[in-house]
Amino acid sequence: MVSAIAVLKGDVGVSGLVKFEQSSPEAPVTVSYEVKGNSPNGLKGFHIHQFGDNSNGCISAGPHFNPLNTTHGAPENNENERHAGDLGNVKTDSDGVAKGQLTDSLISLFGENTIVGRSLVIHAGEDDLGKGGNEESLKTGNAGGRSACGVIGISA
Ligand SMILES: [Cu+2]
Ligand SMILES: [Zn+2]
Repeated sequence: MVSAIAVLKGDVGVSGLVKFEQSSPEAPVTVSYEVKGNSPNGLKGFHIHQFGDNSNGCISAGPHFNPLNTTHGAPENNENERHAGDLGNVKTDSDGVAKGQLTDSLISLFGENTIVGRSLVIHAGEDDLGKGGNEESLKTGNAGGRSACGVIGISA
């Protein structure tokens, strides 16, 4: 079992914890998240971004993690129709808290394309999952500002 964690911080009052677990290189990754401070009752884009750099805020995390050089898409798409970092949206409750768990079979905590050392970003808006009908949709999903981010590191 490999475990990793990202402590999310932002400059608009959004913060949280995201935990990753993977039992072997072939197994899916379980992602458990609890993020507070976002606007209530909304979908928020939730992605792995390329760089583990938050030095100038979340913008330093760069674009979506995209080792296969594909276009942006939904997490349920096959590996040629999404970025590896595309985890879709998480939903906030009436208190602005997004809490839950998802699994993903494309990201990994092992090997050359590990997400360890990259950043998890939660956005201010909804990811259109590449279906927005414009160029930006196929890059970012039009998910808007970066509310909070954190570098993914190995944890106990
Ligand atoms: Cu993003
Ligand atoms: Zn993407």
